[in-house]
Amino acid sequence: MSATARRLCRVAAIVLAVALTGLPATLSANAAEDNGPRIVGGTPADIADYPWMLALVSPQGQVFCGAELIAPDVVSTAAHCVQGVNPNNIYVVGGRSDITKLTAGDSVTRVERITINPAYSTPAAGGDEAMLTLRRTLPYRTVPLAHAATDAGLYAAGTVGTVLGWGRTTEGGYNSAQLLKVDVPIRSNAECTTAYPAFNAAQSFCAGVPEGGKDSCQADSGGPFLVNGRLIGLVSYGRGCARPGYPGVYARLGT
Ligand code: 4AZ
Repeated sequence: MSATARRLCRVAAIVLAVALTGLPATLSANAAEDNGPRIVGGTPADIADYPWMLALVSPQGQVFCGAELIAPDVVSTAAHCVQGVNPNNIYVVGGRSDITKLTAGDSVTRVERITINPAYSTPAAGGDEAMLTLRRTLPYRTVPLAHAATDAGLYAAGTVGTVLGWGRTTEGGYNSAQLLKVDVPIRSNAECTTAYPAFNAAQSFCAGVPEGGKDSCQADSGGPFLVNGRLIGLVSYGRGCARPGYPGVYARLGT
């Protein structure tokens, strides 16, 4: 057997092992910085405070999006995270603040079915929402959801929300090993439209500080925007990360 063939066999063996155990071989967060910027401009968060917070992990062990447990076997995430993705290639990981410290157990499951919001086309058009039905239940508390009747006021400009994720800590930078959080105020629809002419105010909102420096970033998509502990939005898109004048855009879950 040639060296190349031997290498291919080794790769195949690893892939098979991953398939059999249901676990990615390794989970990499790349360079995890202890003192550098977080999410972008955030601070470490403890999974114990957000037990429903989940990571979507590729077969290569890379976190590619955030997600939330909304029922014992149902997960909410962004449509653009899972559109066109084979459900067999998504590992749903819970219960960990440091996503690289993965062990076998209750915290990893696979996806039975992906359901994309039928109205979804692109993030900018709004409705960037999908649900994943899990192959088995996860033993965590579910996230409290926004209520249409009572939570409409939560979307008012100036309301400060919390965003969580293991995504990039700088635009174009590396993911974070540690779960991070950042607080950002919701901007007016006029400000969102100035930054993003295609902004859909009926199905989205945007949040950030005018000077930039605090934001969600790539691989935070599908993660939560929380107000008063309730899920009111999902990380959807933005021009770069934490740029002045370009707030992050979130799928609007309530009214
Ligand atoms: C992304 O690429 C992405 N600053 C998500 C959120 C933001 C930017 C990019 C918001 O998934």
